[in-house]
Amino acid sequence: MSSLSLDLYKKLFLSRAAEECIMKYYHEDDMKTPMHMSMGQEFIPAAVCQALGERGQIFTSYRSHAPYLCRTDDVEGFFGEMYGKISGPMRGKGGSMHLSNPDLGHMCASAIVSSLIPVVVGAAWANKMKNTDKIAAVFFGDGAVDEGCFWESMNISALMQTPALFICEDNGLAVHTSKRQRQGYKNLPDIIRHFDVHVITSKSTDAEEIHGLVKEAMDVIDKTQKPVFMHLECYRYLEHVGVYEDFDAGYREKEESWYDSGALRVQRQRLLDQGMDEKDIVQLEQEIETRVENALMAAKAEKFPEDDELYEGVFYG
Ligand SMILES: Cc1ncc(C[n+]2csc(CCOP(=O)(O)OP(=O)(O)O)c2C)c(N)n1
Ligand SMILES: [Mg+2]
Repeated sequence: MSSLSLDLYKKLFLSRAAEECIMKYYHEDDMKTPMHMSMGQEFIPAAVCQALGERGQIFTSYRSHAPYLCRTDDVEGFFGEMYGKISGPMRGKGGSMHLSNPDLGHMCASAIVSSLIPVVVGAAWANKMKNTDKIAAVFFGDGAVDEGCFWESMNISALMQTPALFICEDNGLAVHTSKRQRQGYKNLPDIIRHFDVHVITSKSTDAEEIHGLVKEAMDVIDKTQKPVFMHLECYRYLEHVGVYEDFDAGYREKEESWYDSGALRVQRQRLLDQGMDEKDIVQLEQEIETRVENALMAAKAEKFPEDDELYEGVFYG
């Protein structure tokens, strides 16, 4: 059995199990943070974080559960933030939308759509100037492309050849508005190809295939210091914010094909095809579920920060 296949499955399953646990307990109203779930899209962060490994400096949007867990494996800190407790990497001030743990490679998350794209241009430039082996990678949605600073970032990154990895998770939606209603063009990658940027596209939900594409991106960055734009199509299983499905809201249909080709299903089958015993897969899944549930319970039992910590670690102008 390939260790890559197993590692990817562990990341996929961890993200899914953590969010299923959130779904199980969110109704208690002790997690006071809005939830933008990764469910259905986990294959992208799993593949990116697996490929980048310790080289990855990850920047994300508010939809950052899977990127955070796949990059850091910090389930305990993750739930600390969900419950606003001192065991979170930001001592409870970040919540779901501002997960950040630079020591473990998850540099920053922002709820302001598109806001970290220019920051990553700077981080990539710094890496180039300092000659580090780090790769600055930013995850953003198709809605972030509607912001002017996305295009400014593409331009300056192409002009200055900042070796950033731009990862567009295109789920076709910004909240409830489809990209057809928002974008006056048909094919985003075709436009980005006019910049001096390497473009990679995929419609696959296979984490292992995406992993191969990220390796290609890393190769381009290492050999040419060129920015790379990855356009990856995906499907959001749940409502924009919240823990439920919303197919009765009327703005989209449930598309079964995305579930049939779901990354967890594909990767689990791959492990079986490679000869892994199903009993061992089930045991692994149970171990991850137990770890997740224990982390959630520990966070519940943890302390809130003291009142006098309110302004610590907070920056304002
Ligand atoms: C600058 C800015 N404008 C508007 C919003 C409100 N808003 C929050 S999420 C969102 C949609 C973003 O869609 P997309 O980038 O595709 O990400 P997805 O939620 O699909 O992952 C919008 C418009 C915001 N947070 N920031
Ligand atoms: Mg979107």
